Amino acid sequence: MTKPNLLSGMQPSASSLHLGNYLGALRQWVAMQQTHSAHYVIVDLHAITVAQDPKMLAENIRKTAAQYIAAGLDVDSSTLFIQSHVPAHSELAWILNCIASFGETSRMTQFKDKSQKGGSDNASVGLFTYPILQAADILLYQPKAVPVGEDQRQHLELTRNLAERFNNRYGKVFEMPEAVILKETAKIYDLQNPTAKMSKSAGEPKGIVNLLDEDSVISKKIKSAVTDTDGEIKFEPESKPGVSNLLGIYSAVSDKPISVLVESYQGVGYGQLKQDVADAVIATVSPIREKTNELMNDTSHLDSILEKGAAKARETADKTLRDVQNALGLIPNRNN
Ligand code: ATP
Ligand code: LTN
Repeated sequence: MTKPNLLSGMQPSASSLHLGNYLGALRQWVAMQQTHSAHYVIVDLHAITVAQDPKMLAENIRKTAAQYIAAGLDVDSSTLFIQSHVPAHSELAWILNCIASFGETSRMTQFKDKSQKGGSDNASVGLFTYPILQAADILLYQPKAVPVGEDQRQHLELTRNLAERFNNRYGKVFEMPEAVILKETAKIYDLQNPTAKMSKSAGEPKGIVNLLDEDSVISKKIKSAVTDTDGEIKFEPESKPGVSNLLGIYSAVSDKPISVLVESYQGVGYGQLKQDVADAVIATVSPIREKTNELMNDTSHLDSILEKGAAKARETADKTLRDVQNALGLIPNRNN
């Protein structure tokens, strides 16, 4: 039996992925590669929707790939590649730009949040059409499953709407993708601002646990996490966001249910909880850091993995693009 397709991706928008990226997405990717024909992409063209330093970007693209592999992605059974190595992503994005309405694209909350930062008049047009490029990333691979964190739900809904509109107008070309969002780890919060999501490009470094942070740095960040003053260890995200976030992280990295943790921490102080969370996070994260550093010592090996991945990805992507061109009445170029 053939395995259903899967696609997901992350932006190389920082020098390290963080615990939210890992628990919200990457860990699912590792589990789902067994049961799916999985495509994992480093979305460099999404990262340049905000200005990036060129030297840092090149380094961050490779580091993101290295972290995918270090976290457990199998480069033989999964397809790992860089978005800009597969030109069909940009080509389908243009076509979908012509299918998407200005109104529906304007409703994307991530654009509203991100464009506010530098004043919305200064936001790039690429930042506005970002979700449409994301729809192209997804639809090219005909995936059933798209494992992501909660913040991507709206982009997945847009992707489905565009696919449906295209299929209705021009005949069925696209499969309907489903977002796979794990409830428990769908949204990991910033340690300093526990009502905001942990994010690569927002927030201060103290609130973000990076996969590539040294053990001592992780420990310090978790010990200085913002909590509250009532001193009781309870899971109440509304009234106790800081403690609840720590419990959510602890549960995810220890595989112990939150209720069991809460029970076992009755009468214990926040200091002990933080110490234990830090130890459990370090046990999960430090092997990923070490393996990433090893992989970064041989970038030509890493580049050859990514080139092989792109060649494989192009086969699938180019076929979908040709079907799209045919359906639209464009004349596919037989030299491609
Ligand atoms: P940026 O701040 O540059 O937008 P990001 O930290 O939000 O970056 P992305 O590359 O946009 O990270 O996201 C990669 C994946 O990680 C997506 O599936 C996203 O939903 C998931 N993700 C990001 N942050 C979190 C979080 N705090 N909790 C759970 N999942 C998350
Ligand atoms: N917008 C996503 C990154 C992304 C993505 C994708 C995720 C770009 N293309 C395709 C899943 C599938 C984000 O996490 N910010």
